[in-house]
Amino acid sequence: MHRRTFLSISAAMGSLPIFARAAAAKPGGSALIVSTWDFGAAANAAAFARLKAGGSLIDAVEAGAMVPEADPENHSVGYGGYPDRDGHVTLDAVIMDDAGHLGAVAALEDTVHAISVARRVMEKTPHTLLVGEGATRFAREQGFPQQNLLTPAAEAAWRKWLETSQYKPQANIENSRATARGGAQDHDTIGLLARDTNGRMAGACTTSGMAFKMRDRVGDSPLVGAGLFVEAGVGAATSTGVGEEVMRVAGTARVVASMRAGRSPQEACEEVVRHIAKLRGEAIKGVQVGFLALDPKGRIGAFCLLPGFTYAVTDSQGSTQVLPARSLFAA
Ligand code: SD4
Repeated sequence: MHRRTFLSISAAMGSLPIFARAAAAKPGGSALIVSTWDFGAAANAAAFARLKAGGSLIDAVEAGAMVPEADPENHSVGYGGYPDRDGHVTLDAVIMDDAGHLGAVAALEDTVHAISVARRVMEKTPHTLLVGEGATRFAREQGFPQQNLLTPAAEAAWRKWLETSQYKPQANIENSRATARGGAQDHDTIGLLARDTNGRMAGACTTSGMAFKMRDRVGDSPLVGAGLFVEAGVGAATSTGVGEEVMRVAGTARVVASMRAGRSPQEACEEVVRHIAKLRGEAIKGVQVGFLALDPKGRIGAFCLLPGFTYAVTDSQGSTQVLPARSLFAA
C-alpha cells in the first residue's frame, strides 16, 4: 500500500471519536496479513507482494519486516534507531512458522536487517537465539554488511537525553512519527502475522527496542512466547509496547493458549491485557501494551491497555486498512 493511501486512512480515522473508531474496527474473517501500528501498512504491502510472487510465508513476513528496518526516514529501527543509554543501537528480532521453525537475535549491532539475521539463525544454526557479540559476529559471517546504525540525528537525540537521563517510555510513540518524527523515545517495533489460504501461518517481529534502555537490555520482541508465537491449526500472536510487561506473562504464548482453549482471537487478546492490568495494578499506569492475533481462518484480535494502538490488515485481494484497537482503559 502506498504511503499516501495509508496516511489518508489514518487521517480519516483520526477525525472520528475514539469509540466510533473502535466500533469501526470490527475484527472480521479473511485477513491474510496483519501487523502492528500505522506503518504496518507498508510492511503488509511488501509481504503481500512476496506471497503473490510465490514466496513462502516466511519469505513474506521477512520481506514485510524489512520495510521499517530499511526505511531511510525512520530514525528508530535499524539504521538511525535510537541507541541505548551508552550510545549503542541494538536490535532484537524473531521469525517463526507454524511448524516450529524459529530463529531470533537480540542485542544485535551494526546490522540493518535483524530479521534476516534471525532467519539465518533459524536456517543455518542448530540454535534458536543468538545474542550480542555472537549474533553480530554471526551476521558478519553470513555476509550481512557492517554498518554503523547511529546517525548524527540519533546521536544528537541521545546526547540531549543524557542531559536528564530520565528513562520514561511514552505510550503510542510508534504512531507519533507523522507529527513528531524522531521524537525522544521513538521506536518502531513491527510484529507481522501472515497466513495462506490453507491456514498455514508464520510471523516476524523486529525492533530497536526501547530508546535509551540499559546496555544489552532485551525486550519481549525477540522472545518466543513473548513478542511472537505461532501454532499450527490454532493461530499466531504478536505484541508491542513495553516489553517487560509482556514478558512477565509470556504474553503471546498466553494469547495462543487461550485460542487453543476455544477463545476467539479478540477474546484471547482481551484476556491477556486484563490479566496484565490485574497483575500490575498501579505499576502499568500510563504504560502501553498491545496484542495482535490472527487465526488460520483469518479472524483477527487486537486489544491494548491504552487507546492509540493501531494495526494494519490486508485481505486476500491485497487491500489494506489501518484500524484502531480497542483498549482496556479510556486513557
Ligand atoms: C520492547 N516491545 O523492546 C518492544 C518495544 C515496542 O513498539 O514494542 N515498541 O519492549
